[in-house]
Amino acid sequence: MLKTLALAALLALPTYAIETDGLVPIGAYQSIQGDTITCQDNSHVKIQFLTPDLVRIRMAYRTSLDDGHSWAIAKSDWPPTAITSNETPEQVAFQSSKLKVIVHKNPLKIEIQDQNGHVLNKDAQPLLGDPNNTQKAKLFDPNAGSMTVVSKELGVEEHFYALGEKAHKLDRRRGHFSMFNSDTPKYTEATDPIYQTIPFYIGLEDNRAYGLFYDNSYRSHFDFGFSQQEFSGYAVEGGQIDYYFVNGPTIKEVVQRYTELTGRIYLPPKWALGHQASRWSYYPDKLVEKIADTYQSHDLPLDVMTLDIDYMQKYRVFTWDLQRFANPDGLTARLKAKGLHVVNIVDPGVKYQPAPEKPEEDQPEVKDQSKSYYVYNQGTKNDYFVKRKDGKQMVTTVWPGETVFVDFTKEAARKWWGDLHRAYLDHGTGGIWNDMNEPADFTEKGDTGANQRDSYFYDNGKNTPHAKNRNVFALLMCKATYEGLLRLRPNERPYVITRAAYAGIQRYSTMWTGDAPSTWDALAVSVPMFCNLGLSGETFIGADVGGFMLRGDGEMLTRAYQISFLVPFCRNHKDQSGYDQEPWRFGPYYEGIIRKYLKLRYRLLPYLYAGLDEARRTGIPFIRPLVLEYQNDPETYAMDDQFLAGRDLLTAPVTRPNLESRRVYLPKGNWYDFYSGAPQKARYFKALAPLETTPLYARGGSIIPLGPEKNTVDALPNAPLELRVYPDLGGRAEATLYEDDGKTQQYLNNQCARRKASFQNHQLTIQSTGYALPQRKLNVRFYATQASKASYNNQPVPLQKHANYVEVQINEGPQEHVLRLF
Ligand code: MIG
Repeated sequence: MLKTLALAALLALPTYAIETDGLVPIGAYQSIQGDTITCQDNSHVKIQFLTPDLVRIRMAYRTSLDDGHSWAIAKSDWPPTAITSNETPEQVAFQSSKLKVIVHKNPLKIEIQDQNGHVLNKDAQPLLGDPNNTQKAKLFDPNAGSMTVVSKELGVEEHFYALGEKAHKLDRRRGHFSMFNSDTPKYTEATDPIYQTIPFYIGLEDNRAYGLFYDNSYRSHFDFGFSQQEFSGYAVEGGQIDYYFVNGPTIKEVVQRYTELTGRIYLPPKWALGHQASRWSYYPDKLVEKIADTYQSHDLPLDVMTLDIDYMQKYRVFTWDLQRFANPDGLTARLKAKGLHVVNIVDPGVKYQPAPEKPEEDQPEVKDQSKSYYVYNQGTKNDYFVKRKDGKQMVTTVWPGETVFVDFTKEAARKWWGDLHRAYLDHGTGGIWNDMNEPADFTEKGDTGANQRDSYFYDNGKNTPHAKNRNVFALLMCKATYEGLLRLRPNERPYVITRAAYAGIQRYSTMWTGDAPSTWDALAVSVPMFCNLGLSGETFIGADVGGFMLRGDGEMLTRAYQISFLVPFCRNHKDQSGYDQEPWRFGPYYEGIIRKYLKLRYRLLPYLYAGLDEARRTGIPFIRPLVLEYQNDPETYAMDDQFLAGRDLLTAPVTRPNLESRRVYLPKGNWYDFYSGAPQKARYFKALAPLETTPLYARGGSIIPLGPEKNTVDALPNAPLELRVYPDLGGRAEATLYEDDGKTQQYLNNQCARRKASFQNHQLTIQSTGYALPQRKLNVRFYATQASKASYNNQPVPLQKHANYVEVQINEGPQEHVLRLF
């Protein structure tokens, strides 16, 4: 008898818990041809090594393998991997230099071992299918597929990470989750699913990490020992099983491989790393400018003003309201003169507006569209909109009222949509914010997707239902947007923000965590959310600073900034009805502290930017849970109230009211208090954390670059660069310094300075570069040193002594720098 993964009915669990009653195991092995096994029930299993440490495993239950197409995959041209295979009466095994995949024949189960024969992952049961569709009542669309379940043995000490955007703690162990992109305003910890689908997780046991990416866009469910403590399970409501197993043994190696497979981030324009202001909604144009001016007159750093849905003609995307934003070019130009950039929101919903067509006119976005709407007309004429089974356009209800959606699985529709962004770029817009792309639908009332169930997508000519396409809708919308921006401004970096996503989204877009409320709980859960998003390939992430819905206050807003000043996307945003939440709104006391942290963010931009460059090259995220860097340290396995920003800064934010101190853990090595530079040796200790201060430490062994204090990213290019050298216990430190023009695509042609800086034996060496650096000074601070003299390229230079460091100033330049302390 099969064991049951869940007792959902008995325990009255959410209907999504995985159940195996009534399901039928895959047939035993019958024969093999190449890498493909045929089973006795005509199921097929294909084991494909892409690299020695990356295996793709596909399983077609009682049918042949399909074409295996996926929108998530960025790389498919892997060089051949040397594999040996061997067959016995009990099993077939495939072996690379790193991994061994054993297929047990009867019952058919898959087991994966490392090169030393250590079992990394093993089926607990054979694959289970549902040939009679006994679970059809649980499916989103019983006509679109049936349930298939994979179950894996669960280690007593196994921990689970990643899985994308989940309002959940760091370690997924004992959790259960569904994947179905959903509009979930005011979500709290445990609301599931929310906006994004990243069906990829990392397992860690005995200091060995592996990754599993279940690439299937149908609604799916994950269970990490919630319903049955011996198994972890994956269930999917249609399509075939298509998963990638990634060997570590480090979490970093897993993340690197996963992001090689699904793609890595691009560098955004540097201004997007600045502080961004948003509100639902700032309008008209005069108010937008007034808010921007207030930031500037209050000496608050700011780079972006965001336009939420009220800039349009009655929510018609790709239009500007003729009264509220009568002169968009003037607005963006005046803001640009102040150093600011504009981001416009774009929803996927196009107003359904059948009307006699008008002749095409120039710049329809700034002409009245109330009688005839060019976007609807063009999309209809070219058959770009999603249709229902009856062949009619699917009309839902979103902001414009009656609304249609684009079928982004059509290449021509994506191209059209991308090109439509001319309506913004022609008027000076700098970036695009894709909201509501689950796609949200007001008529659903909690039953996500219900009203769209009978819609069909082109899907490369396969014409498949909503059940298969919902989870990739946002990915394809962002792809269309990203590619469109690149076509319209070929040498500028696109900037796209999204709410919903599927695996691979990092290739096209940055993201934010949607409508989190202004509560302490939401603030606390944002930390493990950022950490797990990073492990899932998404590095340019952030939350609405201060929270979107419900009532916040000055203390909460301040604590939120004390997290977000380190987070790549730092945008203050609030819903229509909340308290105004700009930094000054709760009074000068809170504003003063927020200003201090915003200024520190801008000083840290060289460090943050180098972190994004690292993520672009390697996939290693900027925001990191401690377990990513210290995976053999069990103190870190469930540590989700501290995080690392890059490898070198550790912060322990306060996410509860009325606290003046908190417990902090510093992992192995030595650390420095970031503010004073005083060495910190303690492991667990009580750190002072009054509202004025958030605990922040620099890692011994690091060199942290800081720019000048400034209020826009592009200001003061010739101000001094400061390097803070924090030696480790062996007196060494190192960093990779990164600079480029911050705007264009030239960094992809190596038009950048990536310099190694290394300190040992009291000597700092900074590599030369062929890239033209700004004319500026270089201030170098050395911590934890007794030195009283210094030389630069063998000539004495003055050295200034301070309480915890000594400082030397030299002229920056492309040549090698050698600084020596005596
Ligand atoms: O139905 O555009 O998450 O940031 O302000 C709400 C209005 C639609 C949801 C987004 C939010 C945005 C709001 N949008």
